[in-house]
Amino acid sequence: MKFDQKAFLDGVERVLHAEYACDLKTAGKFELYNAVSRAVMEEIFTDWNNEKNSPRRRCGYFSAEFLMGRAIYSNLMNLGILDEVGAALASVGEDVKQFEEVEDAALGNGGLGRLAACYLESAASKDIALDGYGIRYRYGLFRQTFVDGYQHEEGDDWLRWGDPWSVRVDRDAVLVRFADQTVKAVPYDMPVFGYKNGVVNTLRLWQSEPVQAFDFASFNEMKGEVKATENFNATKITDVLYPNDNTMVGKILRLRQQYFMVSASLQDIVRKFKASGKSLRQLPEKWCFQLNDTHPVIAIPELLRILQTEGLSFDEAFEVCHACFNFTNHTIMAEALEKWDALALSDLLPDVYEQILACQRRLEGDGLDPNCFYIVRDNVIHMANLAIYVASHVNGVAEIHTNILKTQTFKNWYERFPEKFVNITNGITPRRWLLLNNPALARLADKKIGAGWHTELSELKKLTPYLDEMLPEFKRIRRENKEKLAAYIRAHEGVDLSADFIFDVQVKRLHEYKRQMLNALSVLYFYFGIKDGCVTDFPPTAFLFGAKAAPGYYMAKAVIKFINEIARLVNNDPDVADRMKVVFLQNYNVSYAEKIVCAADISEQISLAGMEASGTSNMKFMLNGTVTLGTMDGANVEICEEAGRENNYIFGATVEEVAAVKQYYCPREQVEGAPRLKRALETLVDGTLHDEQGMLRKLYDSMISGYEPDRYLVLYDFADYVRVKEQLLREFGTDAYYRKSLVNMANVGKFSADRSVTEYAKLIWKLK
Ligand code: 26Q
Repeated sequence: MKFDQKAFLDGVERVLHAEYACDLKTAGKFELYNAVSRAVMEEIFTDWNNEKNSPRRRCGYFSAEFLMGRAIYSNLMNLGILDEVGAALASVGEDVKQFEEVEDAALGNGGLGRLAACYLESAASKDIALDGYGIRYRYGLFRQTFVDGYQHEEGDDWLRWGDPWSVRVDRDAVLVRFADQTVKAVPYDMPVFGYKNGVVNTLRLWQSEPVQAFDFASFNEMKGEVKATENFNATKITDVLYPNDNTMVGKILRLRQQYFMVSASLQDIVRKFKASGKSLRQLPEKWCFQLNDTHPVIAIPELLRILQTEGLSFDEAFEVCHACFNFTNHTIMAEALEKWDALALSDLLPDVYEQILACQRRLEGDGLDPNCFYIVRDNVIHMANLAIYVASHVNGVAEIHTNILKTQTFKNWYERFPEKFVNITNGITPRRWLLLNNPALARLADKKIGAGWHTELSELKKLTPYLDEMLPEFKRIRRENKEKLAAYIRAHEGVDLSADFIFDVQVKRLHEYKRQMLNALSVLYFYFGIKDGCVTDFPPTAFLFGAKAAPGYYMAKAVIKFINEIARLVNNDPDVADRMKVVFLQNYNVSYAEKIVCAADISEQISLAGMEASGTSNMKFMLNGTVTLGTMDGANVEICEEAGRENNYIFGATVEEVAAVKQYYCPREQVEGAPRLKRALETLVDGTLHDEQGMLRKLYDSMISGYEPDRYLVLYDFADYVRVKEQLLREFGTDAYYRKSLVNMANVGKFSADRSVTEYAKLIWKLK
């Protein structure tokens, strides 16, 4: 975008006058943020409108989550005016950095939602016609604080800062009908800017509202209360994001959300398509849809329903759906694969249920073994099976994950429909995750090899001949980033950290399979080693954790309490003050992640092999030149293929070993011959740590007794983990260590979301 400082400031001033009755001299942060954003929105109208009206074929990315983070800096960067806007604001005595206080749009839980956000950015940057469709939650993912070491949740009022990057499109509102209520769906469109290429795609988020606003006539007839309740129920649908990650909760409101979003999106798309005068049989010529996990899969029977009301036969409608829909799976865990009670669904959406039954009947007509192939069975609807049966393509999100889908999770389906299954390894956008968050390192790369890597990440490979000469500068940049993070942590967590310490980082959702427990136990193991005097040369290390636990996930919350108690023990012990610190960062989110991934010395990716479909934070650390301490799981496997296993720190049971070990596993045996591990584990119950609510005792029980103790083999992998971790801590600071770090950065190309969306566009969407 071309930029004229005077015109820009005039634009800002106009918005200030019209919207806030103030000017540049009197505007506060809120007004300035909104006016700057709106002034930009005014400029991009034409490009956006061109794309919206473009005749080319498009893909709709249907997702219950879009974890967009903070929009302003990444938007200005992609428009190529970040520095210019900074200078313009400076010329009137304002600092562009003040917008760092603006709340993230946290309309997602974790990996799956952030992936959707990266894909939108990359698609726009690659000029791929991809639009997002989702829900405009009034409250995003909860804000997390700790009180006495326990997680507390507060509502996330992200609209407090206004929403200047969205426009409400009342003229596109549609009605969504449930058996017991009809609500209005109003779209809010957010522009998605390609990186310096003039492309503007759209993220369309739907908000639920009452069909009629408050009705005074009925209020006067004393029916006001009834109306008010109806209004309340209508807005409730999009009130709040369900804070679960990788666990399913069968809440009917969640089903309402899912149907609301896909019904509104499909009605909108069908209405516009019909306006073009074509037959709906030709819908696939204009549209295809990517279903982001099972959450939007109810789109399939909804489109079947709509097409039949428009005069297509079931078979014709089925063909259209088959041609339009594709399905991505993000997890193999049974508890995350969505299933709905058939009675509940048929009560809420009888016509949609009919279509699901029709699919089940069609499947039965195929003459397959009903024990292996079913959509509805024992009054349960299996959304993943519905998606696989109808969709043209089903994809996993890393090689190992797709192989597990083919050989285990969906084995039967793969054998019957092998042509449907493909792998598309996840990726991240290098704009937000290097250019924006680590400008010093980005500039160093630019200096060596030019700026081509901004849009073709594999060009970072060209750094290879320069790695040695880059070392001093790389070390200096890492140190500066660590100092900045330490200052932020001092201000926000009240803990003093020295940038001389190794920053060992594990940030991701809290889940037992991700094994924050393994990391926590190793911290205690080292701590007692130092206290006993059996460890004398422990390098100063800060163990940093960041994670939100689903509010209803007891064991995850217990792990948070455990780590916070370890932090209290360690940080208050003068004997180890110069050796270790432990910090659980509060309210880990996208903006925090941007500060963290450029300042980490160690990236902990330690899930039990076979459990983490891909992981994407592993890629963010790699892009910023951080070595992985991890298992052979998810995309870690491909990270090792790209950067060399010898340049990372790999430990633990492989998928094959996990299967074998689980046959006879006894966690007690793991502890018996390992006194230091035993001592670490027993802090859960021996009074070393505060356990006011008995949470830690339950955590202990889950590791050692009860049903399927230590389900994720923490104790089994412990010895190997500590062995490799000690080796890494010893190597830290050497040129060999920094070289490995840079080799990772140079070989990160594959993990660009640009590569991922290009593969989707070619193999699945058949765009361009
Ligand atoms: C389902 C039903 C009801 C309520 C909530 C849910 C639900 C919500 C979110 C189930 C799962 C999720 C999120 C899953 C997720 O984030 N998976 C991650 O996806 C990433 C992107 O592909 C992968 O990198 C991670 O490995 C995977 O865990």
